[in-house]
Amino acid sequence: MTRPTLIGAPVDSGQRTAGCLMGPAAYRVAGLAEVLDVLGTPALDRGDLALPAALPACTPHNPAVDQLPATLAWTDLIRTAVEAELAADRLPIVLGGDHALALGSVAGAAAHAARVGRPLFLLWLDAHSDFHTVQSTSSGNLHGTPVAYAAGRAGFAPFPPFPAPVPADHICLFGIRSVDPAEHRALEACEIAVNDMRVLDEQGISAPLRRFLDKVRLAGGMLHVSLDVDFLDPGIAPAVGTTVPGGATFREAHLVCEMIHETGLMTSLDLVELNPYLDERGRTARLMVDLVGSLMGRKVFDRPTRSFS
Ligand code: B3U
Ligand code: MN
Ligand code: MN
Repeated sequence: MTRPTLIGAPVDSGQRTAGCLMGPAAYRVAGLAEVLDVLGTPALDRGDLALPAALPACTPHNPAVDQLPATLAWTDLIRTAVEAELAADRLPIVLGGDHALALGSVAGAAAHAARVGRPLFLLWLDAHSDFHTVQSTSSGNLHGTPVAYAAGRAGFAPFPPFPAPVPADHICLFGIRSVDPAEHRALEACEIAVNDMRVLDEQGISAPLRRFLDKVRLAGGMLHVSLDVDFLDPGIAPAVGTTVPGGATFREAHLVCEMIHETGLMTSLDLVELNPYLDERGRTARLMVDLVGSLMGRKVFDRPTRSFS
């Protein structure tokens, strides 16, 4: 199995609730490395990335946009770090940090996939669709934009063009229950699979997820998984600035992670939006670490691997 690398990305420029910058430390305190050791897939911990002292000078066309220079600089750093780990045949796990870090992580995965000639697929486990552009966001919080960037939408100046846009039918949004009107219009006009809570309530989580994972497998694709804490129900994961009721349960979340593991398809992972300052005695950090355990192969009983044909 590909060895994981931990990349600390204390990004907090993508939204305005202070605290996400403590995320990488909280994952370490909650025992992420130890969980990976026990699974026999010890991680190389690269420590935390840090912004340069001087940030690029730029002003957004959209005056609502917040902290654009910092997010531009993070995007460049994280893209380079993720691409380097993939090139070294490792599995980058980016410890956020808010979801703006995925502007860089998905770009790094896409650049690598294009270089090796494999298609990239994106699984977005989130309450939100994150489908705003720099132009369309009204909150100005750039953590609401990475799916649109990855899909190659226009409206991202002054970000560099996305290296190899991910085709809409390679993107699966999962757990969605908060979509702004501008995002809604844009999603209706494309082929992105929107598995909102209505879909998951009716069909359960396994059928829609299996459909997507089968597609990735048949295409011989790479799979980037982006796990936002608010995918989970706030009752089990309170440590997030943007709680939305009605999220995934403990059991659903573990099943999602176990199914992903069984396919062996995941090639890169983001853990985003953990705000340890809002946590209750570390329970959200520990739950996220346990979910990484399931993603990396922890199970109660070993059963013969199910085939996904
Ligand atoms: N769509 C809203 C809210 C939001 C997006 N992502 C998060 N919140 N975490 C926005 O601000 O773009
Ligand atoms: Mn998100
Ligand atoms: Mn979210």
